[in-house]
Amino acid sequence: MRFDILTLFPGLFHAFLKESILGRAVKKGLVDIRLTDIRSFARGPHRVTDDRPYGGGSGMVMKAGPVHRALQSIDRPNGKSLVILLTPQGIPLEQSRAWELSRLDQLILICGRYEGVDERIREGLVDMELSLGDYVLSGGELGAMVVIDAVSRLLPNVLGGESAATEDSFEDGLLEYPHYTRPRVFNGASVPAVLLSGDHEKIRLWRRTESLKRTLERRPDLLKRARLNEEDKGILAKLQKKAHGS
Ligand code: 9D3
Repeated sequence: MRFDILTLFPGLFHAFLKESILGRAVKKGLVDIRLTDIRSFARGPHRVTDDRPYGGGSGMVMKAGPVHRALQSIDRPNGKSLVILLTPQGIPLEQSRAWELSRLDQLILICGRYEGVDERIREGLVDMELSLGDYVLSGGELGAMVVIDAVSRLLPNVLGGESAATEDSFEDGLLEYPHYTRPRVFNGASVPAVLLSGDHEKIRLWRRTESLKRTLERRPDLLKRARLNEEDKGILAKLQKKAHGS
């Protein structure tokens, strides 16, 4: 899979692209990531990339020209390619979207800065707008990193032997159960006895219950879309009865 990043701050990506899983995927040739500095497509001795908004108001707007020329410089070999703008006005990124994007051949990620990009870029050249969620960032660069991270780890062979983990976490739409490793007692807190029991059925049931309990307490919104079987529904009914104190 190929990722093209259009940004005014290519330096922000260097450490991210070298490290851990992604660095390994790049080395193995599973992902090809290219940086395009929008400023190098700006004109004039000062290579200006922003300007004041028509109609007035505070803040600056990213000029359409440099972004447009940067975009046209990206080669789009055969295959399915998509232009994505990272913006607070986009659809919040979800795991289902990451899976969908992982089936494409090339993602072209435009990182906005300042108050945003001239609207004519969005209208004519952008296929999809993504946000990370409802909080204010300084620009789209972290968004691009998040997309690359979330999508890359779904590609075949990127996650070494861990690809099973890809399938199960978030796949059923629940929060994970609590994890423990050695030592058995840490700061006076013991590992739940059931996990030391060796009774795999009891462990499975405990973990599922903890998953459901956490999701109910912290992210009840997830339950509407979760894939629940009859056992889950039974556990959930009991948990809800307990929560209502009856
Ligand atoms: C007047 C309000 N503006 C500034 C406080 C709105 C605004 C403009 C530009 C807020 C943030 C930004 C820059 N952010 C992004 O480019 C961005 C972003 C985000 O801010 N939140 C979540 N996801 C994303 S993806 C890109």
